[in-house]
Amino acid sequence: MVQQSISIIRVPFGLGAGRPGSENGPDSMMKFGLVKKLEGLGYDVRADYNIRLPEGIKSPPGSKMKHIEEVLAIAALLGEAVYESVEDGHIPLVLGGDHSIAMGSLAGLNRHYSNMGVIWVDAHSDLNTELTSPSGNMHGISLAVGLGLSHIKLKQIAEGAVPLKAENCVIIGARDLDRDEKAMIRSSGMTCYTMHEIDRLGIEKVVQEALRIAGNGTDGVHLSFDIDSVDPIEAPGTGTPVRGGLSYREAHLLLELMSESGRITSADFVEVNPLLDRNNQTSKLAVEFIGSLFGSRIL
Ligand code: NNH
Ligand code: MN
Ligand code: MN
Ligand code: MN
Repeated sequence: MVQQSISIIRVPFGLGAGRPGSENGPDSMMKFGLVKKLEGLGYDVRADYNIRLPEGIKSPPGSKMKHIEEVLAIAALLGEAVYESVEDGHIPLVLGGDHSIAMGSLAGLNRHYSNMGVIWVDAHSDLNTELTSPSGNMHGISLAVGLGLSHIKLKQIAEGAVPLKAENCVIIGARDLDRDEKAMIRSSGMTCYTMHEIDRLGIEKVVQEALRIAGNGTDGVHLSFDIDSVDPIEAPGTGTPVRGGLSYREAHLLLELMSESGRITSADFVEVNPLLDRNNQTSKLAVEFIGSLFGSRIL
C-alpha cells in the first residue's frame, strides 16, 4: 500500500445474491473492530460512505437477471464514492454486500486509473452473462461486466469507464465454475489459478505470479476478495460455500504477500453473510484478513 489513508465504503446491499444476509456484512465487520485495527496499523481511517439504495428503485418482476435495476443503482452510487475517495488520495476499501457491488468499484476506479489490473479471489469466477447465468443472480456476472463481456457495460455505471484488459486480470481460488464460464476463461485470455494449481504450485508462487500479471504495465491493482474463496470450515458465513477452499494459512499468506508487494491500490471484501455465520467467526476472520492486507504482522 502506497498511501496512508483508508476510506472505508460500506455497501449494505445483498440483492445480487441468491440468499439474504450479506447486506449485514459491513455493520458486522465494523462491529468487530475494523476501524481500530486499521488505526492500530498507523492509517488515518475515514468511514464516511454508506451506500444505500434510493427510494423507488425496483426491477420489474419476471426479468431474467434478478434485481438488475437495484444492482445498477447501487453500482452507480458506489462508483461515485470510489472515484471521489481515490481522487482525494485515499485507498478505497469497499465492504459488501454481495459481489455484484464490484461492478461499481471497477467502474469508479476505471475513471481514475487508465489501465488497471484486477485480482479476483473467489471460489467462483463471476463470468456469467445475462445469457449464460444459471441462477439469474447478479453477483455471478460482475467480473464479466468488468471485462466488457456482458450487455451491461462499465460506462453505463460510471461515465468514461473502459473495460478491463483480460491480460491483466487474474482469478485465484476457483473451484466451482459453470460450463460457459470455463469457456469464457479460455477464450478471454485471462489467467485463472484454480485450487488445483494452488495445490500444485503453492500459494506463494501463485500470488507472486498474479501480482506480476495484474501489475504488468498497469497503474493500479484492485483486489476483489470474495470470502467464499476461503474454505467453509474457516468461513461458514457466506451464501454459496464450496468445500476445498483456501486454508486459513493460505488466505492469510496471500494477503500478506499482497501487502508486502505494495501493488494493491484498492480492495473489496464481499459476501460475508452474518445470518449464516457461526459465532461471527466469518466477520472476525474478514477483519483479521483486512488487517493482513494492510500490513499486520506477527513480529
Ligand atoms: N456461478 C454461479 C452463478 O452465476 C454462482 C455465483 N456465486 C457466487 N459468486 N457466489 O462468487 O449464479
Ligand atoms: Mn464472487
Ligand atoms: Mn464466490
Ligand atoms: Mn503470516
